[in-house]
Amino acid sequence: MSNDEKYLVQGKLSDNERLKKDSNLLRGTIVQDLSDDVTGGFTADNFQLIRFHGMYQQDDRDIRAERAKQKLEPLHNVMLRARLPGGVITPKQWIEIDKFAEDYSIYGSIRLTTRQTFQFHGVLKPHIKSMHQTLNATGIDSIATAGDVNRNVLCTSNPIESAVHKQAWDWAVKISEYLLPKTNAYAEIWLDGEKVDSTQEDEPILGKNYLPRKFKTTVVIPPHNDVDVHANDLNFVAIADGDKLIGFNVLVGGGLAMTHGDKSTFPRKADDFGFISLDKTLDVAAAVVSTQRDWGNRVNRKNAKTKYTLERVGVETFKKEVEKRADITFAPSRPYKFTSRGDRFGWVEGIDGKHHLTLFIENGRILDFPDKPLKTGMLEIAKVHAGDIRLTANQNLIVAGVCSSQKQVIEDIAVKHKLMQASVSKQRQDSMACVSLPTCPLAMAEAERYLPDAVSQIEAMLEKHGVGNQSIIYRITGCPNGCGRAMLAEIGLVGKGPNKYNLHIGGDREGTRIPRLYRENISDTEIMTILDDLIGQWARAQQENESFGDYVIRAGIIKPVVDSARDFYDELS
Ligand code: SRM
Ligand code: SF4
Repeated sequence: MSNDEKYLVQGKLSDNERLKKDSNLLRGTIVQDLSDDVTGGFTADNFQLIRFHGMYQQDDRDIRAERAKQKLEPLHNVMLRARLPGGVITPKQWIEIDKFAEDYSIYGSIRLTTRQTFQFHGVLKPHIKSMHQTLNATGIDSIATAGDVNRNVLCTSNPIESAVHKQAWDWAVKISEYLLPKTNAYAEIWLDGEKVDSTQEDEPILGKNYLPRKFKTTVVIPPHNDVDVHANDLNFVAIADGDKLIGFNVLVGGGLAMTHGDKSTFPRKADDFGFISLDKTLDVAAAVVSTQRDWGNRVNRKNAKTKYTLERVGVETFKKEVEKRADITFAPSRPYKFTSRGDRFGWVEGIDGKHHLTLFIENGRILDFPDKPLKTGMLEIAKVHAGDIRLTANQNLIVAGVCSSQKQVIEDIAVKHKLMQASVSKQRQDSMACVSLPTCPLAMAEAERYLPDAVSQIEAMLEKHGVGNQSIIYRITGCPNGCGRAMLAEIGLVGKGPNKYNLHIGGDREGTRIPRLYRENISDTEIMTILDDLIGQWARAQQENESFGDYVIRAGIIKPVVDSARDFYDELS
């Protein structure tokens, strides 16, 4: 029996498998749906298939009930997520996306995501095609930013170690391109490209049924773990000799999602497979993806990600298969250490003498707020900026590659439009939330809209307990899917229902420990009472430089999660 047969999960395939197989390599009947003006939405399989083209059908949940009362269908629209490997965008592209958001998004915003790209929310059907064409004209697409494929490839953002960063970023782009679907469907449907006979097309890496589930990849430059490697299926940890990149340590099998009440699901850290030289990078990427393609669970989507495949077949078995497919042997991993995760706000000077300005964008929401015209400010910067703009995996922005003579000009615009504010605390900078309501159909509790106030309350507690100069990695996610990466925070809130969250504590600042459930299904008021007490204890008893997450473990307030597949659901401590 071949390994592929041996590790195939038996049972009735999930319906997503049927729809991928029947999709005519991701074409479906999207074109017909586009010209159907009876509904503002996509029907049947197309609802799912548009994801492979980077879009989700949504409606505004704040107004859903009211529309139903008026016997109107929900205000269907799409959210588009762009593909931006390593998060790099030019000022010219920024100007175009700003204009599109202004003219055609019902929210008028550009939303920076936790995976270094941007989303337009609220684009109505008549504008979808022109959205793709506008992006395409500027050199941006949205291929494979959603669906069962390899998603946008992340790369450590700040180009301060300029030479290594450039090489690492080049790899992020190469990996992204290499793992893209090869079908011509995107070009045909959205760009009026020439029609290709799909029976003549092939998907050599992803396979014609695509992957069992979404797949996420990063390139990370230690000591900064700004991309949160343990949230990802496949990570290339850059190993440099001086300013020359020589290879990667490969980490496989991270992921953060779980389902409330289903203990077969859990967040999991990635395993270290070993070191490879640069020339093997694409072979290893293809080998990991194809092993997951062939061995991943196509019966139960809740257990379909690479992390579960590793648990089911064994890490060593998976690794050996990757070695066989890539025709390599992993060498022992080279030493490296992660020491930070957050972005470096304000100006830093790269070793090439260029200046990089990191701007804090609360919730990644670029919009002209009544007191903060962030969108206009970014547009003004884009008009005069000669370098590029980088999106970080913490939903922030870097105005990168600024020469000395332009520094003051950029800073003046940033200050004027409140893109730079001295009043933003370290705590606020270290906090993050997913989108959640009103656009996310899976949201169970508020996240983005709750974050600003939730942070103010933590700030007040830190001040009250005399540790106002310190901060805690604090993240809120509106449901257990974990898009705000609360499962790698020191304090993580996971939405359970309207104004109800599970409270997790005990992650570390570097993103290498999963926080454990401390209290279940509690309200924001209860959370704040508990946190006030815990922060007080930490402030009184912390050892030198001891973070909140490390303290709650040393003090025995919570047991650390060591091996999540086995101990994540251990009894509450
Ligand atoms: Fe996510 C689904 C937003 C990063 C795990 N995620 C969704 C959807 C598309 C809801 C849906 O399926 O209909 C959300 C759209 C909300 C909206 O209105 O915009 C959504 N995810 C986001 C973003 C925008 C959150 C943000 O505030 O920035 C992030 C977009 C990233 C990107 O640019 O590609 C985002 N999602 C993540 C992350 C964090 C990361 O990758 O670093 C995770 C956890 C890591 C992981 O994958 O394990 C994550 N999202 C999920 C899942 C659970 C997947 C699973 O393994 O079960 C879902 C639901 C699903 O796939 O079934 C999901
Ligand atoms: Fe939506 Fe849940 Fe993701 Fe938040 S964590 S964006 S609520 S799917």
